[in-house]
Formats: sequence, C-alpha cells, structure tokens
Amino acid sequence: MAESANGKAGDLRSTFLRVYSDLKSELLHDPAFDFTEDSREWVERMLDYNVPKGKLNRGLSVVDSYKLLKEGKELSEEEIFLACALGWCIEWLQAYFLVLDDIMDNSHTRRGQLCWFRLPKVGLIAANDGIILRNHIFRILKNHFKERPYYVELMDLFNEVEFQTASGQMLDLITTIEGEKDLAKYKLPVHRRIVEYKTAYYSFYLPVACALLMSGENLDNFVAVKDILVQMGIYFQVQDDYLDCFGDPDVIGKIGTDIEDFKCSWLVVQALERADENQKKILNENYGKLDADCVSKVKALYKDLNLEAAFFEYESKSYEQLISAIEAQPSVAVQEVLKSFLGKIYKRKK
Ligand code: DMA
Ligand code: MG
Ligand code: MG
Ligand code: MG
Repeated sequence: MAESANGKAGDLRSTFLRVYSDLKSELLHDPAFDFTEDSREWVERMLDYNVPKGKLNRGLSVVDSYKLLKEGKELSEEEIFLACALGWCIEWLQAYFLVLDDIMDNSHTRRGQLCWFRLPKVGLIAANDGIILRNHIFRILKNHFKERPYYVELMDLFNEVEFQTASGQMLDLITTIEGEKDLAKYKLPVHRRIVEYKTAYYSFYLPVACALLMSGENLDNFVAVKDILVQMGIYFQVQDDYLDCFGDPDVIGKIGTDIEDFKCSWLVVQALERADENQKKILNENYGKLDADCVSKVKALYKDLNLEAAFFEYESKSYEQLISAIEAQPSVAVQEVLKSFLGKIYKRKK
C-alpha cells in the first residue's frame, strides 16, 4: 500500500478509497452500538450515498499536504493510513454539512444524484443521518488517534472548525428570512463574512491544519498560512456562487437554487453594484421567488450586466494576489502545499 501511495495521483486515490472501506467497516461494527441487520444496512447505504462520491479534494489534500511537509521523505504505510483517515474525517464532515444544507436550501440534486433527503424512504430521517455522520468523525478519531500526542489538538480543531461552519451556515440562512428580505443589505462585506465562515475554514484551513498536526507542528505558528487559506476559501465560494448560476448542472452535479433562495450570492452583490434604477427594480421584483420566470429574468439581467466577465476578472485578480501571498511565505514546503491547493481549484468547472 505504501509503495503505490507514494507514487502517482491515481494510486493515491485508490489507496484513499481503500481506507474508506476500512473505516466504514469499523463503523458498521462499532462496539458501542448493538447493530440490527436493518440499522447496519441503513448506515452502510447512507455512507455510500453521501460520503465518497464527491471530488474528494479536501480529503486528498490532507495526504498531499502531509507528503509535501515531509519534503520528499518516503511515507510509512501507517503514516499514509493516518493521513487518509484524517482526510476522510473531513469528507465525513462535508457529507454531514451537505446532507443538512440540501434540506435547508431546498435543493434537488447533489453530486449527480437526488439529494439524500429527496429519496422517498429517507425524508427527514436525513436530519438524524447528518448527526450520525457528525458522530462518525469522532469515532474515527478515537479509533485511530487516541494514543497520538496530538489527539486533543485534533479534536479541538474539528470542534472549532465545525462551530465556525455552522455559524456561517446560520449567517447564510438568516439573511434569507421570509418577511425580512431586503436586497439593500447585500453588500460585499456581508457576503465575505458568510463565505469565510461557512466554507473557508472547513474546506481550506482544516485539511492543511490536519497535515500540520500530524507533522507535529503547533498551529499557533501558522497564522499567516491560515490567513492565505481563508482567502483561498473565499475565492472558492465565489466560484461556487458563480457556478450555481453559470455552471453546467451535468458537470457540477447539482442544480443551482441561490436565486430562488434569496441567497447573498457574490453574483447578486455584483449585480446590485452595477444595476441602474430600472435594473434594481427587476431584481427586487424577481429575486428570491420560487418561479422559473422570475429566475430567468434574474439570469438575463446577470448576462446584461456582464457578470461573467466580472467573475473572470475577479478570478485572475484573486489568483495573482494569492500567488504573491504564497511566495512571501518563508518555508518552501509550505509554499508547495498552498500552491498545490490553489492549482486544484483555479478555473475549476466543477
Ligand atoms: C454550502 O454553501 C456550505 C456548506 C457548509 C455546506 P452552499 O449552500 O452554497 O453549497 P452548495 O452550493 O454545494 O449547496
Ligand atoms: Mg446549498
Ligand atoms: Mg447553503
Ligand atoms: Mg452554492
């Protein structure tokens, strides 16, 4: 296992997926719960449906980052397993947030399939499945990291980041409360605050922080790195907002709902900045309505305002700023970690 995982990217992916199967079977035989046949089957189906079907960028980044931090030294089989297990903890965290996010955002599809709660047998059982997914993270950490010197740090990291993400989700959701919809409040700093918390910490800081803890580092010494990763996370969520409207659902695997949901998306913030009085009127009358005609009118306005070009400009500017911040980092290994992460998302289509 170690040999192949030290090699090509494709090998790493298959090693990573093998670790998923190992972790899953441990969870399905957790001695703390006396599984019935039905409950074991439910959990297995729920995991296979929600955990391993994404791009796995976040999870794989733990392993990539750990390797780069080891500066070319061959990893032992155990190190590879542990880095993969931490990567999976992040994928579990992501699955937990997405299962609940899709309920709250009234979404239809995710990763090219129906959202979990949309399955007739599932419905709001999905809410408890989200809680189960969340608990699995700490089962995995206990099973594999209990004896490690960084165990407490690791649990604290996952708790902190989960709290930040849930708080970001709250901000995202309370800006859309029925009866309090007011586009006038949708300004760039409001957007920035939401996406920093709901996306950046768990998607960007967490994978690198896991790799740093495994390498024996003290996270207090990496505040500047954290700052760059948070900036990268903000850029990533702007891409997500852009793709919600302009992406190809067959490629991104989900149908956008931001316009219907009255979300404080980067696109609506930009539209409001560029709109004349007449165009603002169109937005006020059509944004946040569960009605295909209203959605089309908003999309047509986005085209008129040339938001695609605005996004491409934002994208290149963010890239340049991130690269110069990264190159100002003293450690070359850290630079490599950050550049590899940025390379994975720059100009992404999904
Ligand atoms: C999702 O933001 C954030 C979390 C923490 C799941 P979103 O609703 O824009 O994500 P998506 O577009 O994937 O539904
Ligand atoms: Mg969503
Ligand atoms: Mg959401
Ligand atoms: Mg989105």
